Amino acid sequence: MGCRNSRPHRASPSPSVLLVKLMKQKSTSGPLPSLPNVKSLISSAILLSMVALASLQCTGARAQADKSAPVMPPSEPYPQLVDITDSTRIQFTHVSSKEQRYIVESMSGGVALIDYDQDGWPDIYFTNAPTVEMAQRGEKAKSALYHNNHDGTFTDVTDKAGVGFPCWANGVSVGDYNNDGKPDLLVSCFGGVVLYRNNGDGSFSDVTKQTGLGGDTLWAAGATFGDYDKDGWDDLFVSHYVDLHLDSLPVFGSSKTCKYMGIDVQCGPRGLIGSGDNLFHNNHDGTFTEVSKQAGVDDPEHRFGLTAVWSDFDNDGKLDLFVTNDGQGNYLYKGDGTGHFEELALTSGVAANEDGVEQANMGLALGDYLHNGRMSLAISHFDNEYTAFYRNDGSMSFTDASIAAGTVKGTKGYVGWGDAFVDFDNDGWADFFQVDGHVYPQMDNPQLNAKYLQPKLLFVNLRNGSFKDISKQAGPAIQIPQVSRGMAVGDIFNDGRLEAVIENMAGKPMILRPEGGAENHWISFQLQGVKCNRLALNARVRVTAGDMVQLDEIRSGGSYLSQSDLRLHFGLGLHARADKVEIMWPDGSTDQMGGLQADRFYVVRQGAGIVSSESSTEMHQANQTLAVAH
Ligand SMILES: [Ca+2]
Ligand SMILES: [Ca+2]
Ligand SMILES: [Ca+2]
Ligand SMILES: [Ca+2]
Repeated sequence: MGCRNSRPHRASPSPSVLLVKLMKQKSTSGPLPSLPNVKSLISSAILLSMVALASLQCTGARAQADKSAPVMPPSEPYPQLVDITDSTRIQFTHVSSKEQRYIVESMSGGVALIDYDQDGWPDIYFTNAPTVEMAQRGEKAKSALYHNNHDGTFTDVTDKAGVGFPCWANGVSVGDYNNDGKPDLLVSCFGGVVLYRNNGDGSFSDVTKQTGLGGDTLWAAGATFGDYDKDGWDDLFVSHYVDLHLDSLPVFGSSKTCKYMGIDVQCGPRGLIGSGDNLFHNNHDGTFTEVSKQAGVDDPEHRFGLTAVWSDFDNDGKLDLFVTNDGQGNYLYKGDGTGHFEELALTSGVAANEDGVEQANMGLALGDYLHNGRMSLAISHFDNEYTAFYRNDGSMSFTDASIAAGTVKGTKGYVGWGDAFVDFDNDGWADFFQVDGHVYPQMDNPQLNAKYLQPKLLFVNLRNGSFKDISKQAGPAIQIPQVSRGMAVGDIFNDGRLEAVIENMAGKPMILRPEGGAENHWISFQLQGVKCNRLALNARVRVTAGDMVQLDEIRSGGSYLSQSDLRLHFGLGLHARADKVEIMWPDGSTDQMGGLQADRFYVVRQGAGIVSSESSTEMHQANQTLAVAH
């Protein structure tokens, strides 16, 4: 959430960042220099800081958009993102204190799409958290699970499911800890995590203690499932934020880290102490063992961890882990496939932005927005910072490509949270969507040029590494200012277009449905692991349609403490079929299919190929048949 205090912008990059830049210049592909060279490079880095600073400020040295690639503006008007929340009959409201006097009141709001009853229609889970005053009185805030009725409406099934009161809930992610193929729900809390086992009958059981997760007692933020050691069972990483306790809360406005732009605000995270992170290895018997230290992901510096996501960033077939740290360098852990990780954020170029500033890293979007076959990143930040686009250049090397992406100007001035690469117009190029909202209600002060409630941001992919800000051209709904936090993406109406579900800190959520625009084709895949983990977390799908090749991956967690649909949806533009579809399962096996008709939902089982295929119409008809039968 943020720099939060009016710390001055660092005028020059730190020596360590310069060192990395020098090392990169000296050795773009070879191994990093040995230690004696590193020492001499450090002194060189300090000596050359003025020169390097000058070159950093020279736009010529910054990453540029690929000038050889033509700008391909969207051929049709972009769809309008229409607020259809009221028509869904969702009545959820997030509890919110008026003044937000404590940081712990500002960080909740993760949202999950989870098809808990496995009927092929995504259901929605909203986290909730009390105010400090409520908690001190022993009152709880109720989270909510909404069942998708297949007709555009949802029904509150929280009580039947037994998931209303997990904890002081911040975020949520989906995994399958007991590998029975049914998606389980992990809630990250102020005070640990809660794991809900999906019983398969519409109910969940709290299995936190019996699975060995009860030892996690700190302020949990990002949680992500992934099978890092490829034994077929989902492991779990949990990041932790501030080490805070309700009986000793820092007092509003009480010190210089509790002021922003000269006014009194809540304290933190700067000035407070952070907490280390946990990695839970799955023992295959319904329990986990905490292994963060031996794995090398325990965060001994106790940074302010927020969103965490497993992915294979260097395409070596072994899972890596990314953790956003608020106001501190991010973590990028390269995995060796056997349970050991090496932290490479600094040398990879993702610890800080290109000027060496460690930003208020919060939301985390992954996507192959360049069609280069690699997962690039976008990280949302505080209002005096831009959303950072880190282009994945391969071999664990990233470039802050924010200027090339054209998103610096349009994202400054907003406190960004949930974010995603999402192809609302189905042209096959992932666009970028971010939801915003300040942490200080005190910003609503005529003396200040800032607002507590903020609009959402939408950037269309120009297919050459850059984006165009179309926030003001995508309909009035995303211009409505709100205090947003979590955001999840999925085709909740099974109509071939992706919706965005946004949880707001204050008030009702917002559900956005794209309407109008080009009638592009699309294709959707649900994957069933057999030898690998059954939800196929971190399986990848490469879709070739004509000369367009897209890559996506099933992931647990992401955005801001949220969970998007586990199905992978690809826009295909004018292509009525996918010429080739390759599935890379997390255990290294592959399946390949050719000539798949577009505009269908495919279910693919590992080793068996397509087990079902339905059009949107067929899915809706099946629902009507079901309704008549009942
Ligand atoms: Ca469902
Ligand atoms: Ca495992
Ligand atoms: Ca890897
Ligand atoms: Ca697009």
